Amino acid sequence: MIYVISDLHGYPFEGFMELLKKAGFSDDDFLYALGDVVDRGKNGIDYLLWFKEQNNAELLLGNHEVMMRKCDFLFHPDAIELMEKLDNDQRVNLGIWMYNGAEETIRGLFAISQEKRQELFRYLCTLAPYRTVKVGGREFVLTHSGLRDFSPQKSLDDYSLHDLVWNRPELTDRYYEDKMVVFGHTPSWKFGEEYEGKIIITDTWIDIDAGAGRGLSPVLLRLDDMAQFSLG
Ligand SMILES: [Mn+2]
Repeated sequence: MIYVISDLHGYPFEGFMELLKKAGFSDDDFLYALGDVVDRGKNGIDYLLWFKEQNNAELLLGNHEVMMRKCDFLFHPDAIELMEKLDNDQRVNLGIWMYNGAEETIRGLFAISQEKRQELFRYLCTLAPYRTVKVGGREFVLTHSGLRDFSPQKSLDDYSLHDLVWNRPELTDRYYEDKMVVFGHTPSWKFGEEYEGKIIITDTWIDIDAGAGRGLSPVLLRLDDMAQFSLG
């Protein structure tokens, strides 16, 4: 069976493990995380290290992973010395990432070995910005933030990375007639208090960011039967 989750944002890693267990997630299943495992919470690096090693789970790119890999100097063996002579672009990239809650991730990055840090950078460079998946005859498009400047005729490769990871959808947005777009990025509480802690399912898209970045339980969604799993 195929599961999706998004925007874990450093959510306590044991909680994530508990959630998989609760859903009965096994080696025969597959999990897609739709980006933003890092930042805000403390456990971002744990997620990257975990996803990197899984054969039946894939992390897609979120805007936070994009901001992270733009700070390539942080992964360099001499990162500490390099920090003192950043050029303007590097300083801007680090500033943007810090502004978006990178502190705990950077702390975690310097708590692992130099080799692991470099492995993580190479791993970040392999992440895909979208996937399509067929589940029980239904087609799903998975991206971090939905699709900016959507047109049903447009191929997914024609969207810029920015369109796929920084889009802010409106509740009234509509996508394809024949496939569902699943994304995170915009926590459901931003659409109104009544959605807090819940995922939002419309007839053309599903927002699965239930607000783990704010400490709310993430929601794990099984696409085969639309079963939802959360903690507590
Ligand atoms: Mn995001």
